[in-house]
Amino acid sequence: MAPAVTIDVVEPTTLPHKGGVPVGNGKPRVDYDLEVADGKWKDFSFHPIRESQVARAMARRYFNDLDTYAESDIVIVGAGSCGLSTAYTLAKARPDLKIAIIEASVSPGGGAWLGGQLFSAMVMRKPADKFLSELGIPFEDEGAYVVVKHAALFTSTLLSKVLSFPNVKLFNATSVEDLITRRDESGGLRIAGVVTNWTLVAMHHDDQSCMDPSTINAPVIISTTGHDGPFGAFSVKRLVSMQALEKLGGMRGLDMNTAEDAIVKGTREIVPGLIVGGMELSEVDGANRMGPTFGAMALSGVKAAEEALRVFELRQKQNAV
Ligand code: 48N
Repeated sequence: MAPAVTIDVVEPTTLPHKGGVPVGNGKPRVDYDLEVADGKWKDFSFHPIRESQVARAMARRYFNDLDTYAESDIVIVGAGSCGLSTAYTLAKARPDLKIAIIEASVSPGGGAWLGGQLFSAMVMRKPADKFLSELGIPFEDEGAYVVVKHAALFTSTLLSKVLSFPNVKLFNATSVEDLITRRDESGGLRIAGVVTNWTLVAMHHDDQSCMDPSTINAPVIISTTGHDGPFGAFSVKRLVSMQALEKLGGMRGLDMNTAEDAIVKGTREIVPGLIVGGMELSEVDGANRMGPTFGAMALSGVKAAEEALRVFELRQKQNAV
């Protein structure tokens, strides 16, 4: 079965740079379709390009995104299974909102590329199968739970759908290293955005002189930075260090039945403007961990999205900045 891709015939082009010198070998390119390579590859060449075109294509778009999302409607911190589920639910429900996702790792997806103990399959307890069906992800039905044959199938499908939304921008390899705060009239604290830096910079504040961050303003922040780990539970730890939370409850031992209900039901606005979901919440509430079952991550994301829209509408009414 021939792949659909064909490479069209192009004449050697001259590029808009000094002298307009034709690039490539000057010979007309040969038509290709990928299944017929015999004897054609020897004359194969890509369309011509100048390196600066690539540099500009990337830089223009990235800096345009930074400018566009400097004022976002909603920021999601952490692109793990909960953060991505939140982003999908929000972006689908509200295509009018600008949604920025800040992910510390180069590779988004958090802990959802594998099941438990590096095994491939991903288990989700019903009714989380409804979320899989919404995404069109196939699974085996085992009665009270379903199994996706490879966790990467879930995460890659969810990620591709999130990235396809025109109102979503993923800033990966970028860390949230602080929160923007405001005081309301009664002196209460409200979260009004995030402070960002390249993750590689954020990891070297201790061995370099000051490398200041940048910022994103937003009326609603959703933090899904996972449970403890090098970056885990970032926002709730920061709330404690700025004395907006007295202390963390600390994640408890593994109990699937207790943990998953608690995480979904407990997903909420922890301080005005900041919603916490996924395993970061276990660090706040002292919830049990659930181990290698991911339904709570998906449905905590759905709940976080609903909470975010409630808070967003409220902020709109308050005209909060
Ligand atoms: O996958 P995680 O760690 O977090 P969740 O809550 O989306 O999913 C948790 C889930 O994978 C489990 O832990 C399962 C269910 N096991 C439970 C158990 O009992 O063991 O994703 C968090 C993401 C990661 O990609 C981090 O890189 C990112 O958040 N992150 C940050 N991104 C930007 N700025 C930060 N400060 C930051 N901190 C973490």
